Amino acid sequence: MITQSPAKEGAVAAPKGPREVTAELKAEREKFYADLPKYQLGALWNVLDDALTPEPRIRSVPYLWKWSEVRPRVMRAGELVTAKEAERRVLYFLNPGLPPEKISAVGTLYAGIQLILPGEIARTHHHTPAATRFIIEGERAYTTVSGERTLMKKGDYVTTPNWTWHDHGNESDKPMLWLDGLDVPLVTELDAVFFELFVERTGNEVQPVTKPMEDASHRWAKNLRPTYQRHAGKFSPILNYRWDDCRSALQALRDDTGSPFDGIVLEYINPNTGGPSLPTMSAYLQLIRSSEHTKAHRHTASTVYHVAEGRGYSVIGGKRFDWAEGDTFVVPSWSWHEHASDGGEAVLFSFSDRPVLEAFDLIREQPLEAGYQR
Ligand code: 1HN
Repeated sequence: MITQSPAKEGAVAAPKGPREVTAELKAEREKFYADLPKYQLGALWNVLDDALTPEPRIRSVPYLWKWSEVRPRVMRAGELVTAKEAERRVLYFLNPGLPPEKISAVGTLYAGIQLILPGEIARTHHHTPAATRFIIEGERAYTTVSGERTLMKKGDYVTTPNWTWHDHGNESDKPMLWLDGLDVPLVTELDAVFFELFVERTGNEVQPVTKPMEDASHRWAKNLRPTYQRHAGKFSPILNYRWDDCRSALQALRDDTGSPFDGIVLEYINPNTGGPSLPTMSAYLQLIRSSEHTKAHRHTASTVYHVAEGRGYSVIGGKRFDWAEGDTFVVPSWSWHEHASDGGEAVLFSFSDRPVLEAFDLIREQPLEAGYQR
């Protein structure tokens, strides 16, 4: 029997003092809980500990994909499936800590390796997830974004903002491979995925090229702006951040102290805001100098790293991952990480969901007091 029985239905008085949980009350509660799902209701006090954890409970784990294992499989995919059949021929990275239906390399970030063979095209489409591309191999294949075509070279960083029409093609005689990075898991979680083929809208498989080559670079990437024009998008107007420019900027700053956690690190910025190149993802190029070993820290941004040059290792969550050119590895949110070169110097490309965490005041960072893990 519940002792404080309500005087009438709907008016319940708070019990005075601690209440005794009798076997009878327990049974009443069980009955009550068992009935709630029928009404699509849940009792918060039974799940609160799971919902509000003292620190993030992260399912993504640190992981490294070796280029020597990935490349042959991507090339094999090129023998088995055409770019036309696949729409986009990509092998994507699956974080081993996540269920396979989550197409996530880490946290909110998708990553994969795309292959375009000589003579192939990947027809025009657009979608609300945004894309970053870092060119790994090949030369002179193109991407067209919003009517502007850019010929891509190894080391270039190319952006494809949310809902911009884009397609790729390879008119060279060599395969073209690049790292795709998208915010697909984030946009999916936000229930905001839209996708459309250009052919459905216009009857044409491929969008027309309407702008001159390097138009965006001349217009927005030279510390100048046409006074009669403003760039309206929330993303960087620069389509292709060239490897030679970015690599030589790193080189020029090599004698700086740099960041204790990242060495010499440069962000690819939106020249209109000084902020990230895309509103949901920031991208970086960093130099780990010869014999440099950065200090460990952690932050709530998740990061995908790609080794652009050299070799070395990172200690992530207490575990050592040795890397070499072409490898891709991930650092989940709130995981301690530090980087070291191995003999010579190394260059890492990376992209992260930091802008999202910054926008909502969710970014936290912490240095490891001991400096290094282990
Ligand atoms: C996409 O549209 C591309 O356009 C690459 O090259 C990878 C992964 C998920 C969803 C869309 C591309 C993608 C993608």
